[in-house]
This record gives sequence, structure tokens and C-alpha cells, in this order.
Amino acid sequence: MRFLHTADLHLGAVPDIGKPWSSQRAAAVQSSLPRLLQAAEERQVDLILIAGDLFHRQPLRRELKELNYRFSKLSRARVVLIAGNHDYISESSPYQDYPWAENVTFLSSPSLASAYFADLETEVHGLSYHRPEIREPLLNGVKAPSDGRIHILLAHGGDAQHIPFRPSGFAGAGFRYVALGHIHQPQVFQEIPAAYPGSPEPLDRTDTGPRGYIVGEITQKKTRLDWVPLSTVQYADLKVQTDESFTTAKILDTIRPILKQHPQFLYRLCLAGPRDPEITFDRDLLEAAGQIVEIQDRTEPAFDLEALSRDHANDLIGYYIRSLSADLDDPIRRKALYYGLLALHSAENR
Ligand SMILES: [Mn+2]
Repeated sequence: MRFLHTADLHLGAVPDIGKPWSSQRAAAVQSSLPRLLQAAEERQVDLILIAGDLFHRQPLRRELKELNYRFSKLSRARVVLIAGNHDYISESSPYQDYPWAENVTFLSSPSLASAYFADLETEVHGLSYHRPEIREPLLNGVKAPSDGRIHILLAHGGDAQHIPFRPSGFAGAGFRYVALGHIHQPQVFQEIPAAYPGSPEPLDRTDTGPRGYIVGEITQKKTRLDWVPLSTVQYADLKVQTDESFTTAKILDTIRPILKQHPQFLYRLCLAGPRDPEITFDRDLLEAAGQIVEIQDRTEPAFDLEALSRDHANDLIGYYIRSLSADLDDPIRRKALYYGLLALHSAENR
């Protein structure tokens, strides 16, 4: 029995709002579903498991209709899905009574239910969210019957507000696979076996690294799992170590070859190190290089405290340095010292 497992597609999400590439990112999130279905088609899997948060928010009826049409065109795969905390089944949700195609099973019950596929000798268990938070550990101690069938569990959550459980808690519970959802970072627990596939497209600048889905095969003896990349872009950190020679243009010269080499990457630019006290880096110019989602400027003005203190032994600057330089490991004191010195400096220059 072969399957494709995905979760947390968050259809309808718009990443990087305000950036020039935001609409492109939104389109990539939207197209992750047809791309996953195409992968399922090419691999001719038997089951597609969707472990919650298919939609970013409450889906509209027409969205379910589009989705259902795509599902209905699959030549082989059957689809099993549950609702997560984002697309939970509210009282007015079209999920309530949607007439799904024959090959689609929506495990919509708020308590554990299952669907059996006789030709695959496989039973898939799961429950759906009917509210955005479930603090009860609803899946603790759940066990698969030992009846010779292949049992699979769909489980969305794993933190305090969303059905607290630990993947390791499912070890020895008799499931041949636990298809997890909710955590956007992909994680495979081969020994259980279980996996969070992660969202197929990164949804946020903190979703660093590649994104994709899980394909698996369950044979009499074992469950084989593979994580397959799918995402069109990748968020990554880009650290630039500065020294006193750095200007905005020098930073641009440093990062441009890297941006060019990885056009599919979007970066959080982190500047760290000393800088010329007279220089402040121009964020607008840096962002204009493109592919920069965020700038963290952790550079510190390179004051020569000893020399300054010596040259200003009898004035305010010297007094200020001496009073604040006692504990420079404290980042707040250090900041206060630097900001104060910058202010005193500019006052002196005037
Ligand atoms: Mn979730």
C-alpha cells in the first residue's frame, strides 16, 4: 500500500504581505494542492492523507467545490482528510454537509472515527477540530485493534492548545503509520513510525529550509518513509559579519553574488559585528536588492572606549563612559553607552 501524506497547506494564506513578491508567494501556496495531486498521480499512490489545516481559514463552499473536482479526477488515489485548528468545522462551515466525490473520505467527527478500504486492507482513523483549540489530550492512549488490518492514524496538533501529544506516545500503539499535522517544520520519526510533513510551501519567514511532503509504502514487514521537496522558494538566514570598513554599498557588494546564486531563496539578512560609529546602514537600499524579507541590524558602533575616555578625562563624555562601562556584558548597558556616545558625539560635532 502506497500513500502520499501532506498537511498544513494553508490554502488562502498570503505570505510576506507588503513585499513585491507577496502575490507570487500566495499563488505558490494556492498551487501546492494541484502540484501535490500531480505527484500522487505520477506515483500512482493508493491513498492521499491530509492531516488538517488544508485551508488557512474557514473554507467557502466554492473552494470545496474546486477542491472536490480536483480530487474526483484522480485516476487511482483515494483521499482521506481531517479538519485542523485553522479550518475547524464551525457551525456554519460548508464542511458540515459537503457532498464529496466517491473517492473522498472526510473524517469529520469530533471524536475518533475510521474509514476502511477493503481492497487495501487498510483502515484510516482520525478526528476533526470543531473549535480552534482543543486542550484535552484526546489521542492519549489510543490503540489500533490487532485484527490483521493496516491501521493508520491522522493526528493534528501536538502542542498545549491543540490536542497535546508527543509523537513518541504513539510508539507501540499498533499503527503502521501516524500521519501528523500542525507543526510546519518537517519531522520524520522513523521508529514510531510517524511524521510531520510540514507545509508544502513555507508560509512565513521563520519557516526556513526546504518544504515538501511524505511518500510512504507499507508492506507486510515495514513502513518505508521518504520526504520529498516541493516548495518553489526557501527562506534562509544570510549573515554578514561587518567590520569598521563596511558601508551600505559594501554590504550590497557582499550579498549580491549570493542572491544571484540562489534566486529561489528569500533571506533574513542579519548584520553583526562592529561598524564605523558615523555610519548607519540604509535599510531601504538593502531591501531594494530584492529577496530580502527582513533585516536584523545587530552591528555596534566601534568606539575606542579607552582612547575616548583618555581624551575626555575631564568632561561629560569621559564621565559617561566611566559610569556605564562597568558591566558591558549587559546588552542594555552596552546599548545605552553606544546611544549616549552617539548623541554626545553629534552634539560635539555641532
Ligand atoms: Mn494547525
